[in-house]
Amino acid sequence: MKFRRTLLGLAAVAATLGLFSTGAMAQAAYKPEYKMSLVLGPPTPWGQAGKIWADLVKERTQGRINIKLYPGVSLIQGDQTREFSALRQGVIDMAVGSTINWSPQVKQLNLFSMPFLMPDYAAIDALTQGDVGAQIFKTLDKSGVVPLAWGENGYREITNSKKPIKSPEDLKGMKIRVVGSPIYSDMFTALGANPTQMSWADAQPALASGAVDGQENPLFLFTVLKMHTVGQKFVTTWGYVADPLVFVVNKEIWASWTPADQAIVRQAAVDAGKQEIAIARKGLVEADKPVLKDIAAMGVTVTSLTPAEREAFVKATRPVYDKWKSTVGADLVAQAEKAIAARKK
Ligand code: X2X
Repeated sequence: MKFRRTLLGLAAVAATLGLFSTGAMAQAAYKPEYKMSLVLGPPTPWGQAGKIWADLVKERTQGRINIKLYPGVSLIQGDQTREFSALRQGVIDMAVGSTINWSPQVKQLNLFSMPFLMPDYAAIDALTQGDVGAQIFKTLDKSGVVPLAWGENGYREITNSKKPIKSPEDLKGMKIRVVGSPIYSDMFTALGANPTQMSWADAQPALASGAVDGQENPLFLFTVLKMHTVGQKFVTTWGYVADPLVFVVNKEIWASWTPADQAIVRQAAVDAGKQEIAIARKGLVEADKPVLKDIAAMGVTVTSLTPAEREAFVKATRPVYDKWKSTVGADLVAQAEKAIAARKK
């Protein structure tokens, strides 16, 4: 009799344990909602990156991990250069962020902002999808976040309200809004322009009021925001830098998930990154570049540089490249140059 009761008792305990270990206990530590920070929202490829990631995670975890998007870096009042610190501190649970906005905290990320380092999309891929990308992920991990996958903001083309830019002389004295990362001030100063650092939130009214003459950003932003309506009548495609996006999660949040859910979140980031890179390049990789036609159709003058014209910009910014080599890390820059030289075109 006693033996039977003990057996029944054990069975009850086992059943309870079983129940907890497959569901309730593992989920107990999960938050009802995770906060994802983004600078740009869903009409842009960047916003799509966040949305696709969040949707895949929700679907593949059957709603165990539920992510809400916070575009406009609203969790940190629009101050995009604070995003990385906020991620580390847990003010933000996860993010799809630009290398530019995190480079004040992680110097190696300035690699992608070195002028004219990456001549084409194959060069970007040679870095992010190769050893350089793996190296940078190690650095991000050491800096306090869990990096999962690469996405893309894109090649940053220069636009302005004054005149076609064909040479550094054309930029002379022009007021250009630049992101809050010092290498951009250095580049535009070297080109003879008058750079002003401001957040993207402040940039839009500054363009509209004419407080600044121009800005640089991927062209999808020009079309999504209809930048010709804020006076931007001239676009020059010079392809001087491109900023990748990185999918990351705060370390404590990451540790609170089961290994199976971590694997799901990681794979969803990889899948979302691949899809988003294709979205970001759409209209720009085809021979007739439909995005440029769309912009011209808005009454905007689109200037494409000849190789000789482009070379003048390369030359003018070379001292900035050389100056930033040591900040980024001479070894990392050399590794990147080698990977680009060896790329498959
Ligand atoms: O601020 C910008 O220019 C933007 C939107 O491209 C970034 O966040 C880097």
